[in-house]
Amino acid sequence: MEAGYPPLSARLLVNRGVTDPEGAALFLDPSVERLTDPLDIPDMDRAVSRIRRGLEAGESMTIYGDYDVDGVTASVLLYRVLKQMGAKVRVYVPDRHSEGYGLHAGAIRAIAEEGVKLIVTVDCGIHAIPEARVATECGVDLVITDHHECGEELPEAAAVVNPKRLPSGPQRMLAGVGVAAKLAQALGGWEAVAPRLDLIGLGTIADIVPLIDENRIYAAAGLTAMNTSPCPGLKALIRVAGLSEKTISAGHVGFALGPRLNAAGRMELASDAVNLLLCDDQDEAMTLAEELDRRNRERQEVLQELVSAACEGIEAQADISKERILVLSGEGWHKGVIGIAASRLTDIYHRPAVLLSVEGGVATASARSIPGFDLYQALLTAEDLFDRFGGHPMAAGFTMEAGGIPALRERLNTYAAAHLDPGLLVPAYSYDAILDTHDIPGREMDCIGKMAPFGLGNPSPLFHIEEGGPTAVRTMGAQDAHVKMQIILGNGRLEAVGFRMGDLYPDLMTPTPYSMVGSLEVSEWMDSAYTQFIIRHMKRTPGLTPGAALWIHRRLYDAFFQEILYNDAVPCAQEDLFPEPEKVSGGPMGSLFVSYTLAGTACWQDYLAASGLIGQVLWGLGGTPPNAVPGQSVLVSGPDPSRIPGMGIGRIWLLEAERPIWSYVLPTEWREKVRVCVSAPDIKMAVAAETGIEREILGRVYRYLRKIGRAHV
Ligand SMILES: [Mn+2]
Repeated sequence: MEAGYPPLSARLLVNRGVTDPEGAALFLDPSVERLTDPLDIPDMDRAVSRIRRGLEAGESMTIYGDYDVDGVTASVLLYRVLKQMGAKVRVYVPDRHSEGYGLHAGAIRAIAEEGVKLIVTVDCGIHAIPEARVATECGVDLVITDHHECGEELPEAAAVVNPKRLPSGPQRMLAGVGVAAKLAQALGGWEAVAPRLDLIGLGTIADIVPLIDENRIYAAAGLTAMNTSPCPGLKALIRVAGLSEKTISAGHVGFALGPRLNAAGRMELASDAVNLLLCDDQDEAMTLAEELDRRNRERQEVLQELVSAACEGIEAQADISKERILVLSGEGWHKGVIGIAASRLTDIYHRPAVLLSVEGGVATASARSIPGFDLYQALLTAEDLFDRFGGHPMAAGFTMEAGGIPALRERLNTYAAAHLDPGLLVPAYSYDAILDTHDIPGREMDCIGKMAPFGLGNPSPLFHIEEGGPTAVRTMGAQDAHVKMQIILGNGRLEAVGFRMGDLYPDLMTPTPYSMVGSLEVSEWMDSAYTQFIIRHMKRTPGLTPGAALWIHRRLYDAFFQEILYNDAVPCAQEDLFPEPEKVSGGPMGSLFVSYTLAGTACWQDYLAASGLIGQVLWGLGGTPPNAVPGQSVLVSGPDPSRIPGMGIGRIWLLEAERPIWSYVLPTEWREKVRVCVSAPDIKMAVAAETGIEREILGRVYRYLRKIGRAHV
């Protein structure tokens, strides 16, 4: 990259495939003038002439859409444009539950019976080869507009408009609504599109297409329109989502607006979402939006209940130290939300999840994977159990007889044991650049701001702080949900916030450096603006800083007094308690490494570094770090068993030299998981020095205190 861009920003642009100044200028200024000619897309001319002919002849037309946000916005956009051109036009959106996605022969026949001569599809139809024949039989012409991958054969239609037919080009990745926008522009010029950019941005962002090339232009222009001149329906939706006072970002569309529109398709009829976006009256729009909001809340409750039930099922039945794929079923689980629930479970447990809703002995399933594992291939090993089955590496769906679920669970886990690398079950955090100073120039922040909107294909820039010391840590928000802090970095401090990281607060009280990944944002407070680091992930960096060393020592004394001196219970013989020492074989999942001493902690950190596990195993002082993924291996120094969740632990590794302490504190239910590791001789000596001598001295101190009657002070 040429000079002219500040170094951090230049790096971010290069990471996004922008390597020359012209490309950078284009990327940082995604203006609508840069859009390509709609007629560059194959068959666009044929589509335009067929629709114009219909307009001139006064034919009845139907727009055939889809129930997701992309399909709904595409339908409404084209409806508004055609209506303005004087068309007799209606919208048809298939029902998610009774019909499902796509062009259906039955629907075509019903539409034809109403006297319709032309169907224009949006966001669907590219694979509708037999359905296109049905249309011909019914005397209906089809104009297909779609953005899904083409098959080997295209349907026979008056026009098949799909940018995927182009070998390359900035319009190839358009969403369904982007393709509809191209058709609208080809029909009515830019004037037809400009007033509806809010819809185009909404559908593009909600459909999770890569926000680069022309999608970036539509998304950026769309967000501007959403913030300045939203249609009444969208304005009402923004209001019920509580975002009236905010500047709408791509994140708001993805997490707040999109789900509310989708709630219509998931719980009842998608036409309610169509009606909202078609509505021209603000009061009526408000009523419709409130209804969608109510249904969205209902959906969230159903989802929450399902996720809780599934989590309880996992805790009660699954052994996540062994099962690498979660398979859970329930009677009557809502089929409209099992897909989202499966996604939630993969987020929580960071492993593939299959959820099955059972009704009358038949199971409907939705499956979600994690990056790097082809779940579709795994499911193929159980294909004989399925009635209907489809999907791709990251997501799949199928139906089967409920009786086959145990066999499914077993086959998937057998496959996963051989093909799913346990390292994939630990989340990895990628970043754009290393941040080593608190002092970030305003020019960089301006440039980063211009890289929005962020989403798939253009992720929010992430920075890595290798070792930053948290200071002035406090919690904030309702129920202390968030943490606020300053990070000591370079020769100053960087303001930072961790949303929904309140449970890390006690851990952050022990002053040791943390490795962090997060984004940078300009925040405003009163009248001034400052740069803030938004923490996405943080973990204690290995190594024994004075702060950590002091803490471990203190915990050893604590354990010594509380467990050994004040504990009346006489431990059983150590031979009964511990198995024979063996060699460590702990991996990234299912292992708990523990030590009470500095030397032991150093020993484990050396082991983890030597075996390449150091990046995957979190280090906690006193307990499991709250941000560990269930089942992730952890190293805990100075363990307090009440702060270590047992779930997902397959093995507990103790150092041979620390057995005397453990014989007092080991919870009974852990005993069968314990493995004792032979420590290297010098480590053994060091541990003996740390524990043995102090133990003896402290014993004498205690006996003296007791003698003079002050033992409980
Ligand atoms: Mn779509």
